[in-house]
Amino acid sequence: MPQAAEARRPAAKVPVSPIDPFSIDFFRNPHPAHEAVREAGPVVWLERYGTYAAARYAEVKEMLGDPATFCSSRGVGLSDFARETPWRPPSLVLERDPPEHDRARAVLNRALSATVMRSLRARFVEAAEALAGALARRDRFDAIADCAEVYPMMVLPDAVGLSKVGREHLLSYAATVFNMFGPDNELRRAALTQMAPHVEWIALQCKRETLTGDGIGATIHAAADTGEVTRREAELLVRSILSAGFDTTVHGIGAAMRSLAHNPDQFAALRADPSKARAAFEEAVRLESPVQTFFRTTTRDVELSGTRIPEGAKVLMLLGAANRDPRKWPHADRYDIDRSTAGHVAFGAGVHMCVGQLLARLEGEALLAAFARAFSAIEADGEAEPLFNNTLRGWARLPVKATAA
Ligand code: OVM
Repeated sequence: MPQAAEARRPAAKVPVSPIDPFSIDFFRNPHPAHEAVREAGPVVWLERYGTYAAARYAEVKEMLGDPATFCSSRGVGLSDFARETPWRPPSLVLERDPPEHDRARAVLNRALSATVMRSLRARFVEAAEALAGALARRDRFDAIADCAEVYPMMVLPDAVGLSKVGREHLLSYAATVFNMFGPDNELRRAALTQMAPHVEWIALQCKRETLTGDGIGATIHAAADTGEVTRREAELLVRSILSAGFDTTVHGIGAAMRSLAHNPDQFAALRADPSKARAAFEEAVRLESPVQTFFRTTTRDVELSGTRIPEGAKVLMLLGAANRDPRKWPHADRYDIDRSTAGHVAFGAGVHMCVGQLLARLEGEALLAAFARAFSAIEADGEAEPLFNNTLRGWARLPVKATAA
């Protein structure tokens, strides 16, 4: 539960912002509020929640680079684990600091390495071509329900080694996890009410006995055979993949579909050179930042760009705002597949930087390359419906009209 706003006061001279980055109005169009927070100052006080926030690229990057000061072990949502009991056992990576973090992270690094990606690539490309081919036989489809939600489910559950039954829990569980990082609002309360069957199915999938013997899950459990981690820790590391590996890529792909549908010149550029698929995906991830926010908690009194922040304060990193900060990005709001996206923070940065980024990029690249070959044009076909989630940005519906090549 957030502390009552009046229970916590900001350091002197911090600009105060009235925005609620977890409200439906904000989700409908976050960009004006992002700009307001960026322009108010390097660090602002969100009076609604009694926390600090950073929306500029430089400060977000500084926080990500200093996990000893801006820690994750007190939770990366609004809830402070030093004051409230977490809703589930904390993640061994996301919600831990170095040095403990690093031992668990090493196991995931190996399970999701470039070598593993090379072994998956042919299957991912084949699935992407099959999906693009099937969609090319229709002239209209929903780029979310018929594409962004379909493709990761075609490739990832098998790669992890999940059972065939109950896979529909994956996206519901992930939406729950990402809503739970938010404040005690309608979305979080609904997540709490509905989570039980998803949590139960996920817990079963994390067990060695449930997983196939040849997938990413089995690779993680192999680290328990050597004593590198315990069996229980292996289960929690599988849980991290099931938490962070599905909805994130759905919305990454959704962002790419949206960006391409709204920028026909960029789709033409991709079609002219399908080797730009990886760059086209990365730029969509920068522009829309499917994971919009994470908090950090200060471990000491600290000065961030001249603002004194006391120990034990929650500080919100507005990753999506940082990724459109005009101080860093020329024509920041433009989807430009030829720009340099280096340094964007949609995957975070530093020790916690997305461990699944190679998997995400493999999916995005395979699918966009297949689209570049299967279609001569994609355009929006009516209004998209935004998704409402406390952490994820994306669309619930994205109708498109597509012309087969
Ligand atoms: C985890 C986890 C859950 C949600 C997101 C995430 C973006 C990680 O359980 O480790 O990273």
